Amino acid sequence: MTQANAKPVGVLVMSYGTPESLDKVESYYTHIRRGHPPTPEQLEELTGRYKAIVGGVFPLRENTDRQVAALQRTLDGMAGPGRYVCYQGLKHAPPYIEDGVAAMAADGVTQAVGIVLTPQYSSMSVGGYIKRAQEEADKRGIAMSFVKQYHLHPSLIEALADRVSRALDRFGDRKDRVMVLFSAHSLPEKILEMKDPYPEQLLETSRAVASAAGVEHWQFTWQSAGKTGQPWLGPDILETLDRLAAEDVKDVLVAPVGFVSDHLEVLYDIDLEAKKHASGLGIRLERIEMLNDDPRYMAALAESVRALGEAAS
Ligand code: FEC
Repeated sequence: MTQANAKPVGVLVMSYGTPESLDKVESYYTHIRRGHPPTPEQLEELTGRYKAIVGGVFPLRENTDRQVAALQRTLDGMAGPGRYVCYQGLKHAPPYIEDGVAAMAADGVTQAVGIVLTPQYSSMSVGGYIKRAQEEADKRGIAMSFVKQYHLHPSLIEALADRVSRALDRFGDRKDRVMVLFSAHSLPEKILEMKDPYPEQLLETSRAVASAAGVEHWQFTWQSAGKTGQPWLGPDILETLDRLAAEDVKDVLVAPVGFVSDHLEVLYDIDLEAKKHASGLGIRLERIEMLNDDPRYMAALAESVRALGEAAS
């Protein structure tokens, strides 16, 4: 089939979302909490974290815009201009996932692929994005398929391994003693009963990156657990640092492989909170650069989209 005459395939690029400005933090937080507004103390605490991060108040918004534009360029380069058209759909902020699907429908898209910018699947994260997109697509008569995970895509592993190698060089002749800590957002422990693939996929990504970068000393740890009454997956990065200090580890490199962008959970939870904790324990803590719009990450996304897009058309 020649692709020149084929109808464009819509690509719904889904990401977490961030408030548009400080006065939108409350509505954003309320959305995350499924309609339950935060207490004034919870709101103040979260607003304080946004004010504290370096690199702009809400870097995630600009980064997501850049990632979507870079994916569009990559798809144009691979499949020819106009074959795929990207739309943005966010989980907790406008344009919401439903808005992205509505925009595709308004443009006459009848066939689409959905992809979430985070590479590992969990029913509580990626599964939730897909459910909302699928429901809206069904209402609007769009045939949609979804990339569920791409956590072992060779280009993704290469991009991450390259970042780990470059960051290790910052430790100079102490490089071989560095403990590499792969990390990701914790989730409530109940996902284990559901046999959710998230923990295993994160370990698979970590193992592949460690192997590609020739790293021998590495561990996986969780971060950014919610402050709810229920237990979350651990150990948390701060506990891991305590244990490493007790084992006399002095150099740590954090590789947050469950995240793909500079945002609050990296710029605050790792760069400010974990770094300060490590410093109090006499540990030097560095972090790898985030993927943002890295061309190899974009290639992993584009190839995953095309594998479904070409099969469907
Ligand atoms: O920079 C930004 O503005 C947004 C950064 C951000 C990212 C992110 C990614 C993930 N989250 C995941 C799960 C949960 C669960 C809850 C939860 C709560 C929050 C809160 C903020 C927040 N998350 Fe997030 N997350 C980001 C930000 N997240 C802010 C609310 C305050 C707090 O707890 O810190 C708990 C919800 C509840 O109360 O029921 C669960 C997962 C990811 C990674 C996958 C993805 O990107 O979708 C999983 C980025």
